[in-house]
Amino acid sequence: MKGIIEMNQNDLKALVGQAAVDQIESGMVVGLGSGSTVAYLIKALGKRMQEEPLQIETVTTSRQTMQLAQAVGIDCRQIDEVRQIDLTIDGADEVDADFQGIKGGGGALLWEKIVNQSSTRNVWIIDESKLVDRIGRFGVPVEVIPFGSQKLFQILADRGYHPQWRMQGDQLFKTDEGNQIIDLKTGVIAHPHALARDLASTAGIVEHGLFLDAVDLVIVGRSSGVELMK
Ligand code: ABF
Repeated sequence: MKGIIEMNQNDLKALVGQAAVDQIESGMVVGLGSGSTVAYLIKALGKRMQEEPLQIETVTTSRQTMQLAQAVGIDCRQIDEVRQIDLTIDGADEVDADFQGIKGGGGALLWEKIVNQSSTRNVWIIDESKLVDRIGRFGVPVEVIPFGSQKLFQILADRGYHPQWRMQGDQLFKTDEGNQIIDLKTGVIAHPHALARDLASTAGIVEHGLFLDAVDLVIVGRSSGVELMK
């Protein structure tokens, strides 16, 4: 069923951002992810916190997210200042039918994965364009330390991963940790777990954007409405 009016991608992001706020309960420690969809969540959460006494503590997955949260009056803590994170809500770049995901399009994958693994429950909020049969067309972002990264780039090329440097203007992109990002243009990935193992065992790679078996609920924004998957 088509919506009464055509909803564009930003409308769908706003829809899921608003829906995700309902997952948050007073007393929770909440992880706030990165990206434009989460920006809508943060705006909706800020509004809710102005309307009701929602006692939560929040941690963020990027400096940019922290700034967005503070701008709407959400006071963020450092991850090691809070107890276990109860719920993290984050975005994603691709999610397949097995709820395997690719993240890191915004360059925050390392902090995102640390927050993800430190959370009791993880929820991803996406617009329907992120749903794919099999992950990989987006590519796999990989965070690497600067030392020896040119050599590492060549190793990844020799393995057939089609690496590309992530740029910011005419400079190499720098993560919040001061590392670099190499995007692997893998195409559809036949065996995501095997690729994850290969990348994780390669020196110089700090983290990769394959988020496998890492989510409990996916909230999808569709023109027909909001769908909760899994
Ligand atoms: C973040 O959400 C990143 O991992 C990912 O790149 C981004 C998705 O971007 P958006 O919500 O802006 O489409 O968690």
